[in-house]
Amino acid sequence: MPEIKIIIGNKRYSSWSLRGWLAIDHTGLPYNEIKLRLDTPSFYEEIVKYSPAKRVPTLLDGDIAVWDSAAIIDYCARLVPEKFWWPADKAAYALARSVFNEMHSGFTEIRAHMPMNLVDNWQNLTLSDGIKTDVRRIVGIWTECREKHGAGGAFLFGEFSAVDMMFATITTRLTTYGIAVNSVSSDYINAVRNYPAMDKWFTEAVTETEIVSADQLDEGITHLG
Ligand SMILES: N[C@@H](CCC(=O)N[C@@H](CS)C(=O)NCC(=O)O)C(=O)O
Repeated sequence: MPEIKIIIGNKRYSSWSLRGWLAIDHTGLPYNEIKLRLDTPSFYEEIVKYSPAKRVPTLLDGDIAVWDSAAIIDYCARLVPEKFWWPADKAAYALARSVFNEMHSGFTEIRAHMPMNLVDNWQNLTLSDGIKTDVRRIVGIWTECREKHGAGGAFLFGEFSAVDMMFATITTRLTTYGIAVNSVSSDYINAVRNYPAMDKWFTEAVTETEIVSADQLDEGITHLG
């Protein structure tokens, strides 16, 4: 079997990496991690060896390269289709796929002004109208998914799925920035935090000492992570 490698950024900060890493970890296949330090000269020297897009995450399966978190999740689902990735029911799938894509391409206010940071906490953030709109929509999505399709477990579609991989970084941000949400959402945030793969990622993230200033809270942050 060809060796699988996932190229990621700092676990403390790299929200896109987390999504791709959750996918390869979910397969249960053996894989190696190559961690590049974001915002360093060595990142740019190294990433070109793996990814034409020059971004993390990138997955290497032998000589096959897959980049972009959504593509990596789809590719991993194809590698091990017997695992749960998407709900089978047509209506549930339609909702799952739609909110997955909505997350991948949207929520730019949260992504720009509330960067993922698994170590620090900022509890007194002044929420712009844009952030409030994003948070309301996210809470709406989580509540709808949990109420309509979550009966089989603690995640959006019951068992941990591709959709949870996509939203995992948002669950951490609402905690980092102390954003109040409804009880369905806070239960969901706790379920993701306690999911064994997330715990594995966090355990290493909190040991990282490198600071990426572009991802530390500051009024000027515009980083779409
Ligand atoms: N749409 C891409 C975004 C990937 C992305 O922007 N990754 C960031 C790290 S979280 C990156 O590689 N930044 C390096 C750079 O912009 O030079 C995905 O879904 O994977």
